Amino acid sequence: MARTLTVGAAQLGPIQRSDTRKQVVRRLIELLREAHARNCKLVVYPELALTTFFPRWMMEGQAEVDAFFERAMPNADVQPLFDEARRLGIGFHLGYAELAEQEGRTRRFNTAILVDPNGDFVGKYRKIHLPGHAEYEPQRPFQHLEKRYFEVGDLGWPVWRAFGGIVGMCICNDRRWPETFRVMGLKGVELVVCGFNTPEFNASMVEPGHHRMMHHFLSVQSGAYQNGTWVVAVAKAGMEEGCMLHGGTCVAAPSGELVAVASTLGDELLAYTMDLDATAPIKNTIFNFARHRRVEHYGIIVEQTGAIPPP
Ligand code: CDT
Repeated sequence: MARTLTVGAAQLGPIQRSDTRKQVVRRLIELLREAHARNCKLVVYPELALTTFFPRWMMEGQAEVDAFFERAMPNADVQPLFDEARRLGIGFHLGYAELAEQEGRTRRFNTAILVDPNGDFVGKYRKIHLPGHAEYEPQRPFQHLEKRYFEVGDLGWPVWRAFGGIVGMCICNDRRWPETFRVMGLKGVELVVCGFNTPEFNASMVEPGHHRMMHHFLSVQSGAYQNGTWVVAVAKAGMEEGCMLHGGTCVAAPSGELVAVASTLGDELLAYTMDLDATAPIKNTIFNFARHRRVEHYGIIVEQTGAIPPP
């Protein structure tokens, strides 16, 4: 029997700082209901889907920062999403800022969870590749202070048997790193879900605007192809607090082809029915890891971080 799965890529338009969690959750539920009407079994929401992308601001007071974090999941504001998803029999992926009390200290992560159609937790992922910087940089029109507000994720890249296949998660900047996908590829991943907030303008380098979307697609498509996996990448999009997020929610097939792309910068549901068995031809031939990988030549990848050119 074909292993098909209909996934709803639930792109969000901008969330302004004044928008409450309750207002945002109402939008999430609206998209969930549309996904149900379009037969989706899994809905994927973006990175930090409950608030505006707050790392764009330098905030000195911890209380001000912590207002963007969730201390429990679900909590009272988000519970209606869990309830409606369970009522409709749909699983979901949700990105949010997580404040955890762990080993006697407060820890903060950029987190995503996967919940099954019964409302049970499948798993959690904490973002590993945190882009940007930790200190205020006056030359930037917008800060990108993920390195200040979050710790590096401590859970690795697990994959889970869920939704009829093998599913993993990554978050935004992670998608640009081949290591992200390869670690999950080595665990047999068949579907990677990834939420993102990507500004149209990269303040840290001179980069033509049209490269931004190209680099996003290039990353997602190569991750898919080189590991024989489906990738569903879901944006927060549009003009958020004066910062344009480029959008580009998409589905990439294990062949590397883009098979669906959002057409707006607002709340938009992209529903796509995928065949999880379409991962096999790539996994069994060109990227048959067991047959073709040459690990004896890969040591430098984990032994060394930065590039060291010859003298
Ligand atoms: N959220 C996130 O990780 N955004 C980054 C922006 C990089 S530009 C500082 C991304 O890789 O899309």
